[in-house]
Amino acid sequence: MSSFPVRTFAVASLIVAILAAAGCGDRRRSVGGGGASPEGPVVKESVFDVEGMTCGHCEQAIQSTVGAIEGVETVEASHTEKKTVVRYDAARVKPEAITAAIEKLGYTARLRSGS
Ligand SMILES: [Cu+2]
Repeated sequence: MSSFPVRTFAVASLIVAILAAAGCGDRRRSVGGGGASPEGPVVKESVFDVEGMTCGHCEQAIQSTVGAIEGVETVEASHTEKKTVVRYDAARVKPEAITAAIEKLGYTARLRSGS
């Protein structure tokens, strides 16, 4: 009567653990051994120089793709200024992930030095 499905729970936990381990292969242990920053998100604004945008559709493509990255807050792409300004949580997103996402769309992206 009281056969609580302990085994099922254990298997489910194992699967969750495996998925979690697979999903953060490049996560580095932070100083002090803690997980997330106790101060919360580290919001950063960076400017990326983007070559190849020709119109508003290009801006839209970049905005929706980069905006879908978890940890990205806002994206402002401008084809006239050949740049994209991104506000993101630096604790969760690396600028390289943003340039990679833009380049996957067929543009050339580079983090502007000093930003
Ligand atoms: Cu376009």
